[in-house]
Amino acid sequence: MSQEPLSNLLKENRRFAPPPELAAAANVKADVYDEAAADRLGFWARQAERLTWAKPWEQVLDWSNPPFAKWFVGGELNVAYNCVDRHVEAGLGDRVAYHWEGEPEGDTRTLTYADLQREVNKAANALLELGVRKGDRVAIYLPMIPELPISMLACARIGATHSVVFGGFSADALRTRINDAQAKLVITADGGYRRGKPSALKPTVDEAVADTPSVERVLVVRRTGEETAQHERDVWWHDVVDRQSDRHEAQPHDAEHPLYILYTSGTTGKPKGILHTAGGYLTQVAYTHHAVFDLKPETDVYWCSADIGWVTGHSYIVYGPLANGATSVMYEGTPDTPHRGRWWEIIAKYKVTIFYTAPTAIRTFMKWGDDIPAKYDLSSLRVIGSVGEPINPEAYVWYRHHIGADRCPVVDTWWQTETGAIMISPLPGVTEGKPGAAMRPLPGISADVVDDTGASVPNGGGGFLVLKEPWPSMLRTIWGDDERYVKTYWSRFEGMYFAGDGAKKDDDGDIWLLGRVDDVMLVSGHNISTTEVESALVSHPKVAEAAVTGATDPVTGQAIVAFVIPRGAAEDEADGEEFVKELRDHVARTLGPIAKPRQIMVVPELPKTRSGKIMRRLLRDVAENRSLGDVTTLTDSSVMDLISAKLPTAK
Ligand code: 6R9
Repeated sequence: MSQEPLSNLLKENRRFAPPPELAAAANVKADVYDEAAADRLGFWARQAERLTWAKPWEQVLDWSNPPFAKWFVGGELNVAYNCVDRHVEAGLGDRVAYHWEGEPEGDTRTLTYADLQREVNKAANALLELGVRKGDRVAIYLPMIPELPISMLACARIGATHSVVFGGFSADALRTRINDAQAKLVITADGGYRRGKPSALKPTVDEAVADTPSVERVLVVRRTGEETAQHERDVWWHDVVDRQSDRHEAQPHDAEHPLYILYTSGTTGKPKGILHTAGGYLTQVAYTHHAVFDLKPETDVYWCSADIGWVTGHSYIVYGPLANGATSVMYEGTPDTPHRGRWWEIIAKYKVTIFYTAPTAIRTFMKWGDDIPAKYDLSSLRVIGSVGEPINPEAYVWYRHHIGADRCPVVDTWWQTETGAIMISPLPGVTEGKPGAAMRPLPGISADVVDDTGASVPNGGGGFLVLKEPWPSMLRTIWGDDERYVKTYWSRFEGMYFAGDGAKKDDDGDIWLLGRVDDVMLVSGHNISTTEVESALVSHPKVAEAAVTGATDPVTGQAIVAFVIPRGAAEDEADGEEFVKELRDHVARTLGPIAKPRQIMVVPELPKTRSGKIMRRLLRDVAENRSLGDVTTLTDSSVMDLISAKLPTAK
């Protein structure tokens, strides 16, 4: 079998240096890499000083019982105090914490840090009145409204552990997560707005809690005003929270106190409750938000378009930005409501300077057409980021040009729910960016690419991404299942964290992510990454999005099957055989004949999770003409019908 990554065939020579003024004034300069390498724990200890500790730690890291880490041992702090109160005490109470933009136009709310302090205190007092105590779990199932970060911070304040569940998840998914965490309280809303309409949430909660013995109360925010069933356990937010005192004395909690559980679905097995704890997590999200986005809290307006139900929202809408005293935008709805320029309108309206989104969104905007962002004034932007999937070089270049005006550095940030914070990323004032590369581990992080045996691959080689040293915001375990924690992450390679992603090092030693290793295809003995074939397809001017999967093939073992969405103007001609041939030839030219897809299907949509990741597993089911596996985490399960209808082979 060939060990040589096909990737070497894909040459990407474009380079983008940081703008000189940004580099000169950057929060983090090139010397930090050496500084952190010389004394890693000392480096993280200095980053922890960004926070206000009620009691100093005695030891930076206790790694005496690997892979169970303790950071900032003996230290005590209150996460909500760090995110809110201390800014008010520093005289910044009037600074805006959130410019909240509801989906219905004109429905906005501004929360200063002083407002946020009052709201969090009231919510904390309400949780106490409802019987929630330190150590209890609270499930939060809310749309993107201010009560969502307020609820998270109220939990953090009193030491309750929150478990936020995506507003798009089903009653089944919600029930499983509530039961796994044994949540005492559920916080929800009657509904939220999506695609111009109220979308109910409360009926899903009612269905879920019919079978969750641990739940004592359901706290309900009135958002849409639509009628909902009332049960004895239900209480309205406006009845209970509004009448509380807006004062609450925050108590310090241990650095290792459980801050939150967030479930990741994975492809198989029951969802894993990823556990994050207070001190190390807040240290790394605050540092990375400062370093990767070059945040200047006095002048920047920052917007991360993720949903808070995803880890990106936890770390980079709530905890990182608030710990740094940032001013953020928070948007409730979808990018095309009421029109496809909504996001750019929001950037122009609030003069957003730092924008953080996902490749799936970028590719969608490419498909909708360049003329849409061109209508808006995006000149306030200075740093733009990407997260969630490998960003294809073409999407990177489009993003840099059409959104970043060829001026803004693009930071492609690799990390996971499990890592808690960004791990591999360019630094906007330091790194000469390469389209498609996440580049280097951040200061204080040791990541590497290893082969089958765990040996580090030389530059130019490919293999598995691993993390070789513990990091402050690492998951501490899988909730209630230490054994699964060890087995899933720490058993593939001795003494290393296995991320589950394929990666390569280029000739400069920079890291390129190649997608989940489960998705790697084996064609005639060659390992071929889905990401590279997808990037080759997207580099064709008529392709907006592509997803690739390996289907069993009698001759080659696996064969490449591609699903493509044509770009704007190309849609009409896209059905013809000619188009498909053109694309197959294009892939053969860019990557080599071995990577030429056996089949290319032109489809209107791709199946994605709510966090925007393509579900290749489902496409494999289609390509192999099997009935579909679990579709419950799909944004829109009718997409699979649309795709199946297009296929000659699938029923
Ligand atoms: C933050 C988040 C984690 C998986 C991860 C990888 C993929 C995320 C990426 C990326 C390439 C990037 N991923 N960022 N792949 N380049 N910049 O997405 O967390 O939902 O847990 O997903 O996402 O495959 O392993 P999570």
